[in-house]
Amino acid sequence: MIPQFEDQRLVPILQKVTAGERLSFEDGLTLYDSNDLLAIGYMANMVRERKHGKTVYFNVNRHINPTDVCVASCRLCAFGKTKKDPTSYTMSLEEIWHRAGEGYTESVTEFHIVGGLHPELTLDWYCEMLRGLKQRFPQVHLKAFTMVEISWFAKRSKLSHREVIRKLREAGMDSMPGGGAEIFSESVRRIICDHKIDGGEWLEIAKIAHEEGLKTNCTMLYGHIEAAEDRVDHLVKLREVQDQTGGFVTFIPLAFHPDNTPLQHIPRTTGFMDLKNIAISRLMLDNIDHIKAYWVMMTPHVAQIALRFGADDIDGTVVEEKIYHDAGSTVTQGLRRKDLLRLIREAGCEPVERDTRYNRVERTESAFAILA
Ligand code: V47
Repeated sequence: MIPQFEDQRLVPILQKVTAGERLSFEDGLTLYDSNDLLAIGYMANMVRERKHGKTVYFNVNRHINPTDVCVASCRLCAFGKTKKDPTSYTMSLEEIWHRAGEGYTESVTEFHIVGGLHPELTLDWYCEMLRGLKQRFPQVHLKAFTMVEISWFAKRSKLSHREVIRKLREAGMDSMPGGGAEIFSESVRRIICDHKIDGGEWLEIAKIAHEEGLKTNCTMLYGHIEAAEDRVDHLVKLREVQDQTGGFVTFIPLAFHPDNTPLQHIPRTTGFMDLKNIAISRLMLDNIDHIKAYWVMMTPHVAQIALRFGADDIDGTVVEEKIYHDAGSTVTQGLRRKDLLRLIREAGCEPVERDTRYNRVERTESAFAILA
């Protein structure tokens, strides 16, 4: 059955999607220019179903942010603080290891660890942190440090990116999250995160991590001052690296939250924009397996709808989140396993609990009792 699209410019794109052909830069622009959200979502849902059937993934994870002290002062960020700021914090190693064990200890399969660019903490300190976590929680996957942090550790330790990645890997880093990519366009970066590494370096570090055998995620921050061209350029650049390395596992489009940032005059994204970005990323990133609707960023309500607009992953229990909450998010800090199951089932999908590598996690009855 050929659907009736309101926007006829999408018909040739449907033909490509149906044939499994790669979409071009211009197709990306056409998609962003169109308001026919249902048509865009229809195509993205088709691709999701082709790749994953009815399966939607979630995981039981915990976020850990060891410090919010950051030398970068990015305008987009409400999380980072200077060391002098009395409200800033830096956890001790003992505190980090203790915090990691709080909450749903027996069921957590992943610690997601990111923090500010601290002017004094050393690479050895971070290695010690990872070793301590591995020793205490040997079954938990450590998804740690963005490309931006790797670059900072390299600068501080006077080692190459590759050497830093090797040291962290030896200490227990199992994979890397996708943050810090923001938007690769240099003119936009100059305004939203001028002290951060440039897009080329972010992509280069991702390539090195992949060459070293680590899988990573990737992200795109939208809804600030970027144009549609910048978003399509960002997606195409990620797709090009993925063609070379195959190391990206999941893409997470991140909506800009302006509250408490120097860019707070910018209005928040809308549900329409959030769903459009999920769907267009599913259509453009034909070589990345998973698209995540990060419920903390989208709200659980919109993340649930995103499962029918191309997303096959809703992230995890999270437990305690700082980056979005500092930027004004009012959604809950953590969801329980049963909440995630309900969101997924109601969207007509089949929930599959996964570990970070997308292996199915089978729970025993006693584990279910703890998680219920
Ligand atoms: O790196 C910072 C962004 C990222 C703001 O890899 C902001 O599985 C919006 O990367 N408004 C952190 N965004 C979140 C992130 C992430 C989340 C969930 C899963 C994974 C994964 C990665 O959030 C930062 C930055 O790009 N960010 N400040 C803000 N005010």
